[in-house]
Amino acid sequence: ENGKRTFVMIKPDGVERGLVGEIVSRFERRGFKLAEARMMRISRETAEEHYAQHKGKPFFGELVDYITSGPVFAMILEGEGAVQLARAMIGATNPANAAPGTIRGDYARSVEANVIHGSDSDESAEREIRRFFGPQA
Ligand code: DAT
Ligand code: MG
Repeated sequence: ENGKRTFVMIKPDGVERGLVGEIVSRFERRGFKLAEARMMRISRETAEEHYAQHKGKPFFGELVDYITSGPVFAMILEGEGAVQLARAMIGATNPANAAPGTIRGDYARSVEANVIHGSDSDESAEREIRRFFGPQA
């Protein structure tokens, strides 16, 4: 069953701006199955773990502040090639480089507040699903 699901999370700016419905609709229309979804607050500990690869970078502190600043909308999306397809729909990290038609290209206003997270490999998808939805998910 490798490569059939991914973890996607609408970040606090996306939730605050009321973009949850539009973003979920995009994934549904593209053929993803919304397997699980939940609004949640992330603890600093979980945020630091989630972004561990960026520890030590100048933006790390602000990244953790931002992702813990309000509720996020976390999802498990199922579909063929889920990780890669969701990343393609999400677009480039920096909205200045994100193509129109991608989620960040259409909605993101800055690299810091770029609306949405998507797992970058099958391994990180499984790790992130466990982190945010627990070991049974
Ligand atoms: P992505 O979210 O596209 O996987 P990433 O894993 O490289 O990108 O970085 C995680 C998040 O960290 C990203 O969504 C926004 C923030 N970030 C990355 N590079 C940054 C930078 N140069 N300045 C500020 N924030 C940055
Ligand atoms: Mg990443």
